Amino acid sequence: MKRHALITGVTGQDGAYLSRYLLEKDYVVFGLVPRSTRYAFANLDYLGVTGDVDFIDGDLADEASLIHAVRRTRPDEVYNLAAQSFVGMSWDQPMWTTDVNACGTLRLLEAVRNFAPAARFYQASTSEMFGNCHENGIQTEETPMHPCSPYAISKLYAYWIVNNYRTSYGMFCVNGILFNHESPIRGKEFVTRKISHNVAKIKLGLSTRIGLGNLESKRDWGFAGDYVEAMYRIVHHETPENFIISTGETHSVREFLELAFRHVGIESWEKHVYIDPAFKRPAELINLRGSSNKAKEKIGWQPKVTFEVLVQMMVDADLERLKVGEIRH
Ligand code: NAP
Ligand code: F7E
Repeated sequence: MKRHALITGVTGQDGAYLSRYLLEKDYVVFGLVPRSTRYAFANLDYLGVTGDVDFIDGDLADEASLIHAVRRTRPDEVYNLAAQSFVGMSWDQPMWTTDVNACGTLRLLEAVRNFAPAARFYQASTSEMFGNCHENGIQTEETPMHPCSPYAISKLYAYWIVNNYRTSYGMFCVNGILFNHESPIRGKEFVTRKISHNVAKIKLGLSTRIGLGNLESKRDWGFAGDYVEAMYRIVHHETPENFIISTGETHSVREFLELAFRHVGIESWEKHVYIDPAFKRPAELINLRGSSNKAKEKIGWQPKVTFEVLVQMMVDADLERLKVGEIRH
């Protein structure tokens, strides 16, 4: 019998990569799609899997739709990837962010508890939960969390309610605490894709400048394709446990910019970049670097794509798409 996976957030970056990964493992993949979808099927199209996913209308804000989705799909595994995932916007829409990310996770857990209690439940938790107060500059599963955005706070609720359903009901509920991960189908509102897309436009003479916020922010950036494999391994570990997934390296936005411009042969990149205060945040998370030693030891996961290769991959993909006039991504 083929295993059934239900993925919320199937139209997003991770949803598309995870769909492809599970389809290659011969899963039946069901994807929850909100009526208000922004991405529609562009990401799944890009990876060539749209026709193989079975779509179900539904929204994390709508409990009835989640019950319907769980009952219809009879999942063996549920991957809750749906979210209002843009940190910057979470200050503008804090209540919506909280409703979808925090209450939405609870609604889905309740649907699973009532209608598919044996299903394994994966929650897309985030390094943003750590915030700024970490002593030694590297985060582990034991590092205390001090979230500093409405997004991070909503995700911290989801993290704890998932832990709580594991201990309260004995359900197989787990958190993957993933550090930033990117790809050619990363949303253009995120800084990496904003840079790769604009650098490609500048290289092709379609634009001259990029407006950015804080160039000194540091993140632990990996490749989304590697990270969905970690999700699968976390769900298939013999016991339900939380895992950090990260590269262990940290780089600034400035370093990302330099590499991206250098890759297209532009060394004097400063003249193409200006600081736009609109992209600075009311509270900034300054530096993240995660230890995925536990994942390496217990689930045999390690990142494959390096920071340099990631930057090049994203710029090359944007150059290619702009050259063929593909503007949707
Ligand atoms: P993404 O590209 O922004 O995708 C988010 C997905 O959630 C989209 O498919 C979106 O649908 C869907 N969605 C939004 N609101 C919804 C709602 N009310 N009901 C149902 N679906 C809804 O995010 P991602 O980068 O793939 O990240 C996947 C998950 O991992 C998110 O939960 C994110 O918070 C978390 N995370 C991401 C990272 C990272 O670096 N990428 C790191 C740690 C954790 P439409 O856009 O089509 O409307
Ligand atoms: O910002 C700085 C910005 O929006 C990265 C989400 O997937 O990863 C992501 O959240 C850094 C921040 O990602 C611009 O201030 C400078 O310090 O690409 P980002 P994020 O906030 O780290 C985590 C792990 C998630 O869970 C989230 O869902 O870059 N930055 N200038 C800028 N950021 C943006 N977006 N735009 C700028 O112009």
